[in-house]
Amino acid sequence: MDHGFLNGSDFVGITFWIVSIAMWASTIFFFYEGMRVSAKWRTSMVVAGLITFIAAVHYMYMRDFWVATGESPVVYRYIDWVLTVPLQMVEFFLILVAAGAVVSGGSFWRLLVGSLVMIVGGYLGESGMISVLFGFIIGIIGWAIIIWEIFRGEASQAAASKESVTSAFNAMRLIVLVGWIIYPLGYIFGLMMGSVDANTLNWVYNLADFVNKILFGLIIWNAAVKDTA
Ligand SMILES: *C/C=C(C)/C=C/C=C(C)/C=C/C1=C(C)CCCC1(C)C
Repeated sequence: MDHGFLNGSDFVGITFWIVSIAMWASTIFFFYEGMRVSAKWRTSMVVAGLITFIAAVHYMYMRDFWVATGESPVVYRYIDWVLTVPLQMVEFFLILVAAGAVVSGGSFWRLLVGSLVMIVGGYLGESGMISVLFGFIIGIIGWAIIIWEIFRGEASQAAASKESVTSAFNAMRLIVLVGWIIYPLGYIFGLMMGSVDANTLNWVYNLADFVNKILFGLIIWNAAVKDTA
């Protein structure tokens, strides 16, 4: 810890390095591929690249913070989430528009507001500005708004009506339902119960971010390439 560089036995630190480089590489890939797909898919591809770009920058800081202190870089994670998670939810709307589905602005706003409520609620609880339990409840309400919209609401109906986007939409919403469970579980076991240490919490979050940001973008890329061909 005294030298401020990565220690070969610091497994969690190594996962921070791997994910930060993976985020940069994905960013270049998404931006480059965005120039190859048809014009209507470009916004979705640019946003996929912005998500991994924002994450890459934060991962550089998180990794340094971890290597130097051995503590959870909580505030950097939340700053990352408050930017990247709303952008990810807007992607549901953008791919529907790219596929030519009929979807109203209301759907866009429910996805955006739901994700902001979720992250802000979690942060207020985690930083002690409100009780941990109250923050959790607000966060769950935000998540529920998103899940409703993509499984039952207008966005889900629009996706079902456009074959070119249905399978991508369904894979992405599975990430939101299943891949995202890691985060509230981290909140419950790490913060509310204190039964998970910083090591476990951080490597699990790092793995989750890898799947939930990079795989999420790859699904969009796959839909864009198929639809272009
Ligand atoms: C790339 C980063 C992602 C996909 C982060 C996602 C974060 C969440 C799904 C957080 C969810 C939370 C709740 C559902 C309850 C309250 C606490 C949170 C903020 C951890």
